[in-house]
Amino acid sequence: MQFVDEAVIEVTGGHGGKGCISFRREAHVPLGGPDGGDGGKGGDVIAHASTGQATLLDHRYKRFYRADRGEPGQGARKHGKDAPDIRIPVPVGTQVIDEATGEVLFDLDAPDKEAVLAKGGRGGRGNTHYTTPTRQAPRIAQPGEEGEHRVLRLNLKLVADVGVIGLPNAGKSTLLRALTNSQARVGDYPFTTLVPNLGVYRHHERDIVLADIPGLIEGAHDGHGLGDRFLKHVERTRVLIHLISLSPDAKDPLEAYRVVRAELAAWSPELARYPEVVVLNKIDLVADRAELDLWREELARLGVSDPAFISGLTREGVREVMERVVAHLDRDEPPPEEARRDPWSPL
Ligand SMILES: Nc1nc2c(ncn2[C@@H]2O[C@H](COP(=O)(O)OP(=O)(O)OP(=O)(O)O)[C@@H](O)[C@H]2O)c(=O)[nH]1
Ligand SMILES: [Mg+2]
Repeated sequence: MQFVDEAVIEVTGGHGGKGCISFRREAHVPLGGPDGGDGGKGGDVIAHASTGQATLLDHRYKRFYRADRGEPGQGARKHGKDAPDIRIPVPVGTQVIDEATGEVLFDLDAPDKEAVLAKGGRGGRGNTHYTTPTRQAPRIAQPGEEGEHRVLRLNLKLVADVGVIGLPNAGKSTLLRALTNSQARVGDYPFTTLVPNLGVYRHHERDIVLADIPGLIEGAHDGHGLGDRFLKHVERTRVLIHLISLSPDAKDPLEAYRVVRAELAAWSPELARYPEVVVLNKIDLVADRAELDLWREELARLGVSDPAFISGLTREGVREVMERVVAHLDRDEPPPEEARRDPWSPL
């Protein structure tokens, strides 16, 4: 399936139903008093965060959403029926942004959250409202208000507990497959993963969502290798697994570590402060295990204490990585994104 994480849509609330001009008819009165009912309200257009939606692909092809008109009022003071609201399902993690101003209007970051994107217009008032002492037979009624109209950008930022990051080919997708139900594709070439994959790790009755982020390269924060598209997803995680390959074919591990850290910091200083579990992968390719101690010392010099050593392929050490991750999650800090939100912003 194609992963689409941005779409622009136009939404219009339903027009309010017309108010009615009508007069009572009675046997002996040729023209009775006014009895035109009010029109019904137009439908709202509502976004609904649905776990059944993985991407914004549907909204690429259906750009316009318009709710129905309210029904017109009728004689005998009968109100027109309100039009039904329409609910458009979006993936959990979708932000709704005003296309003109760039302002984030809503953040549908939990299942079943809803947001009214465009309100339906109020129904017009029927002529019963317009009698005055001097005007006993008003021939006026309101037409009903127009529905709101907005052009909105939908921006999907995945929400996961853990982000698996690293250079291309580090073994991120392999690790996701080792830990979760994910069927993420694995390849012996860089950029196998072009869109983030999610997987669920079960830890004693508890579901922990991992996101396998496509490989980051130097300049990612600036858009190289689509890095900016991927880094925004990393923001919505709480703990990072920073994976580094120990394969002899790979970049020097210390250099690999440095490159990815620099990209995180360049993207945002907050992201650079997320808790990180540094994991050296592919130890099955390291013939002399004494070499691992060397890497441990070298990393300590960079301020990385206690990296983990694993093989995503043989699964050696992968459970221990998750124990460390869970310990970070359990420290019960608020998610970093929330922590840095302006308390006065409407979000
Ligand atoms: N020997 C060995 N090979 C591994 C290990 N983990 C991954 N690989 C191999 O490394 C290659 C890249 O693995 P992926 O899991 O696709 O790497 P990735 O980090 O997801 O790569 P991108 O999606 O391109 O960023 C594949 O050929 C894997 O089989 C490991 O622990 N040991
Ligand atoms: Mg991959």
